[in-house]
Amino acid sequence: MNETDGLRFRRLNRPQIITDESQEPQHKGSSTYSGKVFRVTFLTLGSLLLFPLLGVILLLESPIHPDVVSLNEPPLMSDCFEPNFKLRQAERLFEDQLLGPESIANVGDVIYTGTADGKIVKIEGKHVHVVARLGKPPCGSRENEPTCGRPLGIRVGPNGTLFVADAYLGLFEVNPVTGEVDNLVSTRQVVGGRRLSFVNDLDVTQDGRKVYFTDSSSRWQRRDYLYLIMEATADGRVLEYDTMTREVSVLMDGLRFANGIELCPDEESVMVAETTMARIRRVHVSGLNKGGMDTFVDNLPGFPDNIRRSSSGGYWVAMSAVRPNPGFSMVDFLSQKPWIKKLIFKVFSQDILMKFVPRYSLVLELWENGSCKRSFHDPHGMVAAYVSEAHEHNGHLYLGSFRSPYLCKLDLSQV
Ligand SMILES: *[C@@H]1O[C@H](CO)[C@@H](O)[C@H](O)[C@H]1NC(C)=O
Ligand SMILES: *[C@@H]1O[C@H](CO)[C@@H](O)[C@H](O)[C@H]1NC(C)=O
Ligand SMILES: [Ca+2]
Repeated sequence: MNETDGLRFRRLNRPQIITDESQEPQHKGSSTYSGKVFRVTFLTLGSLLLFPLLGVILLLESPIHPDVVSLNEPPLMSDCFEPNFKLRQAERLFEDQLLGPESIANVGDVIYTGTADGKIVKIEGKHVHVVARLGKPPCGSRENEPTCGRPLGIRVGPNGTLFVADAYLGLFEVNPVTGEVDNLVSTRQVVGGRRLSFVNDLDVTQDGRKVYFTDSSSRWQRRDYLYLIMEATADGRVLEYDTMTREVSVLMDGLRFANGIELCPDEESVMVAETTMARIRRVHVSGLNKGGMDTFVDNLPGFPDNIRRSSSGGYWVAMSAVRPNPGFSMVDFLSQKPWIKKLIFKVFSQDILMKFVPRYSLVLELWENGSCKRSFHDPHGMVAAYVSEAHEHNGHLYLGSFRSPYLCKLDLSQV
């Protein structure tokens, strides 16, 4: 190869190189310009939206510290749990005259209940009278609920007085005639080293000597019940109050949302709804097995609230949310995913999340041995929403609700 050949060779090759070099910067230049605009916009938007969001998610502490819990696959909604619309045959009573009548008691045909505005009311025929107030007004908001009081469980004692469990104020005996109120157990009292934070339900022995009651949690209050469910906090207790000695003792601890309570007919044991675990526990309170505990019913198709005796010798269990199978249950799905729960509660308030909980009212009648006898459903809670209790009286079920502005009454001869 001589010099000319060499030049020619270079020339021949040069255009390729020049083309490559001249096109690339041109291409790069245009991409840098529009890309810069895009990237700057994207990053600005990103830092405006994403970084604060990440900041919120990463820096803020979640209000809950969920436990990993294992729930069995829910039972199939078939056979005894087969969906129906029987609960929709209920009739609403006193609509907009009562708010959140969670629990119901009766003396003859006179009905008593406690409402979300802190009142104990008496229902006689078509009239609603206020018997007593447990706390102090103002009432009606989340902020004043602890001072207003929130009566939940209600029972009639042997002398015709009412025994009431108030979520914030403790146990009361109320004279329905005079309206006199006696605070039997205050929530200021420390029991077993812990405050009573969420007193929920109670039952009284026939001789009026003992009152058994639940404290759903030591950590959460009633207004934070969604936190309690989603955290699966295991600090619920069953307590005993002795009306003679006025002493309170702990019978059972470590329950995940201890809720409704009901004495067995022989008064040797009490049933306790453990809401978050979708089951009913039992603790023996007298007799040979005193102190013994077991599970009365496991893996219910929903989250049990109050339990009340049925006239057939069994029990009524009310639920306002179910674990549909087939279907999707948020609580079951998230039970093993505490980090998702944490995240959800960092971003959303309880009120917003409540709107995503599907309503489904379910009332089960259990046999004495705990197996299912029959079930009444109201899918979507169209007539009877947020049911908390089924109280049987004179051939009817009176349905309490922790949230609805009415009572429901179901004629058992029609279902
Ligand atoms: C019922 O009344 C009797 C007589 O006044 C009294 O001795 C008893 O302690 C009362 N029982 C309850 C549960 O209040
Ligand atoms: C429970 O009791 C009912 C009615 O007495 C009976 O039909 C059913 O077989 C019992 N179930 C179990 C598991 O023993
Ligand atoms: Ca309850």
